[in-house]
Amino acid sequence: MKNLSYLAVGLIVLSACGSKQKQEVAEETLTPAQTLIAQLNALVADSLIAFGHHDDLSYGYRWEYQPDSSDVKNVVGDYPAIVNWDLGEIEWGLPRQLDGVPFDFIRQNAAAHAARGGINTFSWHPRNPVTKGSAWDTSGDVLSAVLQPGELNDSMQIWIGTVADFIGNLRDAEGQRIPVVFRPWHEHTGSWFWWGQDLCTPEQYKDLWKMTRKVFDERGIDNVVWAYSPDKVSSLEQYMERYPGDEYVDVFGADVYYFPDAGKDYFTQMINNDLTYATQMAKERGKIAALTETGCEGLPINDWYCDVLYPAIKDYPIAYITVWRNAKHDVKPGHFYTPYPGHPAVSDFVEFYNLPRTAFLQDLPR
Ligand code: BMA
Repeated sequence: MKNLSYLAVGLIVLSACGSKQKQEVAEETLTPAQTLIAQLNALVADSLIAFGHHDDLSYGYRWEYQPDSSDVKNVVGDYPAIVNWDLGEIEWGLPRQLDGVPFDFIRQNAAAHAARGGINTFSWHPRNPVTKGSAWDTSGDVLSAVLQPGELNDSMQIWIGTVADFIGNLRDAEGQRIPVVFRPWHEHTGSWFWWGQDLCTPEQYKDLWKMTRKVFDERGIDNVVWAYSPDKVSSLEQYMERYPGDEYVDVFGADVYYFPDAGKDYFTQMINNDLTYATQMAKERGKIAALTETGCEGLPINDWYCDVLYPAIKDYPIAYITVWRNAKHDVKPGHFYTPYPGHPAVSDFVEFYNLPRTAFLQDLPR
């Protein structure tokens, strides 16, 4: 039985020095973000690792936009605990995000997932504000341009405001804000996004975070748990080099993918590096650690989940892992990260689902 009462853990965390009376007050005044933080802490306390999948409810290997469908559910019988959504191009005023998912669909289905007891996380791949190219266009010395007063600084704040408004307006049936994890400016220890390591200084990167938080905070958005997620690193110094500060971050994350050419030992070593630092920092600073993005594209290794991923993560106190999307086979062939019905990795994924420590939707705290 994996279920537990996360609010009880939340109370202990939030009121270590309080009287019983103060503890009761604490429960009533939790913000949506604090409620989610308590839930994530409870997962770690109970040695559970929640499983997440990007765009799980939007489309899968053979379908798209079918109510309540999910490649994960179609294989194991339960939804993932976590659904990640990406807001790329919301800043452009478009009705659909960069992979075609309508923002209205995201709003409705994030609420539906929360109503079922699930957790929503968000990433954002905004366009390059200087060149108007994609997030992967690294030209234009963007950080210098957007951080100094002027037109680009104004428009960057408007872009961030668009995201803040969308997230702040995610509501349940009672009109209450739905808590989410937001993971901006991710994989910054690589240099494939315009905010990457070789494209800006540590101070500029931190200032971008601070600007982002300021825009959210000025709007009084209280439903965001903030995740900092470097890609692969080789030292704690590198992991923390661009950390904006404890007041800006709730989750120490890590984005580490498996690449067949590099192999299992390399993946395991890279996971060891990132998760050692993430869990160490989380413990020292009273925060949460997570493997915020991972995966093996196309699952050429049928037992990747149980033989490669799980052994690499099992010794780390992390609240969750998220794998990337299952693109529809005729839209982006071979670009999937969980098996779909009929794929040879199904039995391994079912075994992964059945592990006592993996938490899918029905295993989450109620
Ligand atoms: C990448 C791929 C792309 C996609 C992008 C943003 O990893 O999945 O096809 O456009 O993420 O979601």
